[in-house]
Amino acid sequence: MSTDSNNTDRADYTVAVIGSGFGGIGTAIKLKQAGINSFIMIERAPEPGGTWRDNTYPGCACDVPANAYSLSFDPNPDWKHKFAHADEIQAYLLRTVDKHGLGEHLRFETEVSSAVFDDQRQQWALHLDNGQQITAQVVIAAVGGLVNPAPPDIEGLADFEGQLFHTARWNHDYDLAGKRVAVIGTGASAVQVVPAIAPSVEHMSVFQRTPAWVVPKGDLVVSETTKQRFRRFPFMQKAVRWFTFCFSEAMGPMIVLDSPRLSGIAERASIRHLERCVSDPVLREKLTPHFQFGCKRMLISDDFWPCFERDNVDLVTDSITRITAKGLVTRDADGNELFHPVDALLLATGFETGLSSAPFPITGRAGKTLADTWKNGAVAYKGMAVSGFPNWFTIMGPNTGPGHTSVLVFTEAQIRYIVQAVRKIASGRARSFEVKQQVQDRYNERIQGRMKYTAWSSGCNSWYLGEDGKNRALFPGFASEYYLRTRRFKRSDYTVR
Ligand code: N01
Repeated sequence: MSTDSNNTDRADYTVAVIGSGFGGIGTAIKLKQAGINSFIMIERAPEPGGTWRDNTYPGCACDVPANAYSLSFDPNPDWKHKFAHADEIQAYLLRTVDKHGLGEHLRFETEVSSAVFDDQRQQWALHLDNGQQITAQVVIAAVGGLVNPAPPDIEGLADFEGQLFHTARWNHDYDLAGKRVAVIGTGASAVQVVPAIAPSVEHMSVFQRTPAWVVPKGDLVVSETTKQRFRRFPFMQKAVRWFTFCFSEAMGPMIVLDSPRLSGIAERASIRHLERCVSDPVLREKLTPHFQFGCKRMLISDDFWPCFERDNVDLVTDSITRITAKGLVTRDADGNELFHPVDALLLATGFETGLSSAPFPITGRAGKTLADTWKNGAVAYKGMAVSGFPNWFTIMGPNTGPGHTSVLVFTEAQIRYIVQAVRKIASGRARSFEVKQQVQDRYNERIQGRMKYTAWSSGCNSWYLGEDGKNRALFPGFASEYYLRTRRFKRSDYTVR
């Protein structure tokens, strides 16, 4: 275990980073660049990558252009597609880990089972699943927001005797070719996996509960000439990234604001896309959403809707009443039941949310637990710091998701902010920072106050909303606003010890 020379006496590390997806890797690079080498990265899987290690389903790709969905401080001129495929992104992350020498900091197949703040020493003790304990002055939880699959709450799911798996836990040993397949869900994962497997399966039934707005993707294979230009003139790739960001910000109000006039523009574009993709009016009607554009996550695909005109693909809109050993049972509006026999049942039903930023017991100052603090919903200052939990920072915490642009704009803003705090601690200018309760409360009152003006509050059901109907997932504004609000770590917002 290493310790920075100007670090305080007792902690094993200045920083413990939990997780090694985009957030953890980006944080580690920036810590190194700031001269902070006393850090450990704890990763429960055998490999870094987070989302892009776990999601390997056929067709998996990012629906944000690759030039914007990559680290600004580690551009990749070699993206093969405008929208990078999951394996390309994972390869990029593995290369980034090597390039920045993060391997020596990474401890794989190690899970944090609990974290306790030591008031006296102003440092954290992390208990690991292998029985060890490490201490760190600062903990940066980069555990991701959409990690653990959420199976649907449908009677009989456990009784199914065929192949059953979630998109985020794809079973590559099972060959879907020639099989009767059911897919539950029509969200961002489903729109990618359904067209990818449709040509090989014998038959596929896609069970749709709520039709979603889909817009054209316009993917491209990046030419060798473009890659060479990006290599020779990196400013060109920066310019493309900047343009992509500005474009998404300009589109933001159409997606984020509760303005039927603005969302109507996007809705009409999506309907035109539907008309181009599907010729059958009955099918089109079943696929037409009836909520305001932007309320649920916008989907981006050219090949999802056309899939339903294939002979071997059915769209099922009747609700699933139960699952049996051999298939699914649906009931139509007249109460008639229909049995759908299948060999494989694929769950594209999304992820657990809520306390996902705190996936193990976390005890802060004076015995306060994060589970208790967040029992009515996760709340943090700028999504990163929680009162009662000094020196605990979260990447992609509450209200830091975007509805319209690359999540990495938010991730990088958080990294920059948190590293400022870590530098002060590593240099001995402070032992700990704890955000003041009133600062955190004021911030969140403003955030929640603005939610009523967003499309997310316009009346649909989505994973953005908690059980109490509050949106603690997304940031109700421009990404540039978040970026500017987090550019400076203000000591006065914190109790400094
Ligand atoms: O999950 P989802 P996802 N019976 O929650 C349906 C990110 N992501 O894995 O709409 C029947 O969006 C549910 O129906 P309904 C992205 O942030 C990013 O697709 O609730 N259906 C819905 O259709 C995204 O938002 C990329 O009525 C049931 C679907 O399952 C997040 O991950 C790619 C059901 C779940 O959709 C999650 O996306 C993929 C039930 N009991 C994902 N329960 C990028 O490209 C659920 N459903 C960056």
